[in-house]
Amino acid sequence: MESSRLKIAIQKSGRLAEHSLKLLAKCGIKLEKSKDQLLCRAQNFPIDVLLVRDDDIPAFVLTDVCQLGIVGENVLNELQVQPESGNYSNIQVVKKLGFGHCRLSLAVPSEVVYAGIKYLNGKTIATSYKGLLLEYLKDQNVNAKIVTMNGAVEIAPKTQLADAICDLVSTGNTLASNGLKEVEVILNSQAVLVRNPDMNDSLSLLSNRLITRVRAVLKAQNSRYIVLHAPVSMLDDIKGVLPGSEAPTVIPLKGSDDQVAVHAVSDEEIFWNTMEDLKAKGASSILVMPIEKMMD
Ligand code: PRT
Ligand code: ZN
Repeated sequence: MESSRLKIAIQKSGRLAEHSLKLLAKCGIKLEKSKDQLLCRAQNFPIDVLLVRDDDIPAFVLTDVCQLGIVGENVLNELQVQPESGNYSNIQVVKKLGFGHCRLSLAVPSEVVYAGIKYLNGKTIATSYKGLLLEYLKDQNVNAKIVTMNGAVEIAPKTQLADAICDLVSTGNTLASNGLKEVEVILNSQAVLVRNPDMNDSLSLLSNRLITRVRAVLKAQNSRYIVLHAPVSMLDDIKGVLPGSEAPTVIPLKGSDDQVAVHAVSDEEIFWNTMEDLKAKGASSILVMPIEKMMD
């Protein structure tokens, strides 16, 4: 591998894989087609993309094989709370990426009358997240036995292996179909962009360029461009309703003294009720558009 090229580790296949590739594509990175290989070379940016298992991404970043990575907070935090696993706290979280949302939760059989965390005192809990669970139980002053499993954690209560489980949940369907109910949330997680803070100057420069693009993509993704016509007399009221917009641009309308056009960037989604409020204040021809790219 060339040391002058930046390396980023992303999941090869799984819940984060597609989103991670899409994000890189939105950052203008064109990869040479070789999805089955471990390493993908970008044609138009000095970056190589390593396609690996999500669990291995923090190690690639920590050992500087890759300077950047995209991984779930659940995976990173689990390593960070295990002091024996290495210096994972050296890895910096650069940006939450807004995909791969899930929560690490405790669940018990649906028929259990669960009155609070103390229910778990003396019980056995199955999990793949021993570190985070231990820390949580310690904080809550609960004494429970932990059984570590690498997969299919949700079947543990049925097989009498455990009284409860601690696992990732997104829709809750897996819990429900295994006769379990969620009772406590230990961690809210999403995919994050991470970096190794110790890189040489040229890689650091490249990494900052990519990070700036990632921030720009996310900012544009969450922002909307609004255009509307407003009666001059209602301008202040209308500005007051526009959510999160920085100083809107006000443009005169040819042939109309009492109407102006207002252009604004909102850093929030514009909901129907906001459009109805704007209309009620006299706004008309209201357009809300997505923004493709945005850089401060
Ligand atoms: O092969 P590799 O090791 O890379 O993949 P993997 O199978 O370990 O991971 P993968 O692709 O399942 O998940 C990758 C990351 O996606 C996780 O580390 C989380 O950060 C995130 N993520 C988001 C999830 C979920 N949602 C999720 N629902 N990871 C796992 N699940 C599982 C959960 O473990 C449970 O089995 O989905 C089931 C529950 O889903 P619901 O929708 O029924 O609640
Ligand atoms: Zn994994």
